[in-house]
Amino acid sequence: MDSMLCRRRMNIAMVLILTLTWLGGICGEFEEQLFEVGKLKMFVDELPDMPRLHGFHSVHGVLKPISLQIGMFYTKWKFHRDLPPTPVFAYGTSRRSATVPGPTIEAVYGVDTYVTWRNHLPSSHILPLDLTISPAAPKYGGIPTVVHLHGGIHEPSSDGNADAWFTAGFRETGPKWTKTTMHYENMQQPGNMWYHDHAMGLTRVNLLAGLVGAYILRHNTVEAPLRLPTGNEFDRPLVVFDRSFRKDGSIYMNATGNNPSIHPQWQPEYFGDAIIVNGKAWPRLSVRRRKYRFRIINASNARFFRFFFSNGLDFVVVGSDSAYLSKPVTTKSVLLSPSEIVDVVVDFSKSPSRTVVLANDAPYPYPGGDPVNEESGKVMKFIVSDDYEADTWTIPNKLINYPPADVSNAVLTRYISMYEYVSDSDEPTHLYVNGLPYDAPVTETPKAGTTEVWEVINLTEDNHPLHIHLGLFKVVEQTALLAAGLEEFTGCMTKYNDAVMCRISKYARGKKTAVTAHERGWKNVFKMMPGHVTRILVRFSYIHSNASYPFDPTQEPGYVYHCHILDHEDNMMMRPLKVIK
Ligand SMILES: *[C@@H]1O[C@H](CO)[C@@H](O)[C@H](O)[C@H]1NC(C)=O
Ligand SMILES: *[C@@H]1O[C@H](CO)[C@@H](O)[C@H](O)[C@H]1NC(C)=O
Ligand SMILES: *[C@@H]1O[C@H](CO)[C@@H](O)[C@H](O)[C@H]1NC(C)=O
Ligand SMILES: CC(=O)N[C@H]1CO[C@H](CO)[C@@H](O)[C@@H]1O
Ligand SMILES: [Cu+2]
Repeated sequence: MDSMLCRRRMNIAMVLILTLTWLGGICGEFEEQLFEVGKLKMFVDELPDMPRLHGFHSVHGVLKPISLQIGMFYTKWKFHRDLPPTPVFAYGTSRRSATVPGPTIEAVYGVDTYVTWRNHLPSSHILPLDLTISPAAPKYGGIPTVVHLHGGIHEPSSDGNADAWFTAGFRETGPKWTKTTMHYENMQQPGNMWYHDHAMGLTRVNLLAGLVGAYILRHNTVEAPLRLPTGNEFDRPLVVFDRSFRKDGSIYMNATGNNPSIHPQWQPEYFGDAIIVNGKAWPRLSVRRRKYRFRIINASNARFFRFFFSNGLDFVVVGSDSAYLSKPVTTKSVLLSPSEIVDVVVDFSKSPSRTVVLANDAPYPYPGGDPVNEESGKVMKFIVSDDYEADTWTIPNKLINYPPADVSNAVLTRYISMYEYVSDSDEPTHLYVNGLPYDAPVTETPKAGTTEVWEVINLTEDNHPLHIHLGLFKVVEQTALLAAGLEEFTGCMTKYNDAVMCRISKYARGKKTAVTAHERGWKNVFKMMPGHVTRILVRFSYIHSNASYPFDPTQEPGYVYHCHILDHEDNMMMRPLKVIK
């Protein structure tokens, strides 16, 4: 049975909600048609630089916004020289120019970006769906999409709320949809963001299909004096994710859930065998003997990466997520959870060898899972020129110092707990934050302009990257829950979800794990260690000034916070966040 047929049958099956046993049987044969990625030759494709789209133009020397039109198209993409073209969903200004990842959007401080995101997708998905996790369900068919600018500080109606989805031609829109053109103010600190789909219950499949792209916000006045590597050759986003393929080149996602009688398709974590950078599996880049800046975005659904260079070359970390650090941190390895961003300078003039492999040794799931193999342990290769040359870029001693913030600034403390629920066979069925599904009434209502302490209690066995929309946060400390009494505490929490009543202070007294130096700046995603309480300081205002937001953050539909393992987010590890006056 060929893949299209299997998939088509599967969609029909989903619609009819036929039993999974039957589905498993039908597609089982087909699952064996996996492409063995070990057969792909590594480092043969050149690393692409995605098309750059500027959200502004110069009128008599003054920068003015241009309204961008970016479509989502069904097209084919070559992930590797020797892999057949893969059907994908891709962002671009036209079907022909659409890429995976999508174009890099360039924005400048103080100049608004306007984007009309247009859905040109066909009526059925290229990946299996699961109707039991309540995905956005248009009455008239089509694929619901909505774009979130991750790390952006902007109005709620432009935040890409999961229920603000729309189908092709805006034929049908979700309950929280309000308008066609998104408005990003760009009044925040300079740094790295990324845009991606955020439709209810479909985020993992829409991203897997290719709907991701980088967004860079520059602020020349504060960045130029740093003299970091600049220009498209030396300053490049690297969008990293993992995918598996079938022999026909199509993206493989297991169509059988881990608890098929409960969720026909949903699995707690997607892992692919091939590591893709800027749309190519294990690409290569020829570099000059000088400094380069790489803005590395982890766009995996669930894979963590711990990057290091095969020849011991250093990373000089200058920023994490969407903000600069106060000073550079030199390190041999960086651990990125899904959707985290690390901004690094690599000085190839110090390379002791002609070629260097960017490698990964994070187990998956992280931290307790399987070790990486020959394939997932490699990311890309750099071929370093023999010629030494003068380098005009620097690594300054100081970067950008934002005013300090500490726990004494916080107006209140909230406890946020993460739960995973399992079936009789001990397989995860769904995950909740605070024991509540997404559609339960809002419980987190921070006041605009304030700072809060969030004590995040991870009561599961996995590391969950927590992402907060609008707010930026600093990680204060990570404290292990004492093993003695943990069962009692977990039992109490599962029943009442009340950390104070369950006497968190009695249990949160274990070993403290230091926050790594390059993760002490402002972040928008952080890894919540299992069995730990992570204290974060969340700021609901800009980090570089006390100015109030230039939009009304209290509008509908509000914001959200969630786990950024997309498979968890889709199965309810997300909660509303409503800012109040
Ligand atoms: C797909 O998932 C099912 C259920 O977890 C599992 O039994 C099966 O082996 C998986 N198939 C592949 C090819 O990994
Ligand atoms: C990317 O993010 C995923 C999901 O959060 C995580 O599992 C993976 O380790 C991260 N990879 C890298 C390279 O940071
Ligand atoms: C905001 O105001 C407080 C108190 O006046 C000051 O300490 C802090 O540095 C200011 N923060 C910023 C980001 O300017
Ligand atoms: C890996 C790990 O430490 N997991 C722990 C996470 O937290 C729960 C509840 O606190 C423990 O039961 C797990 O052992
Ligand atoms: Cu999670």
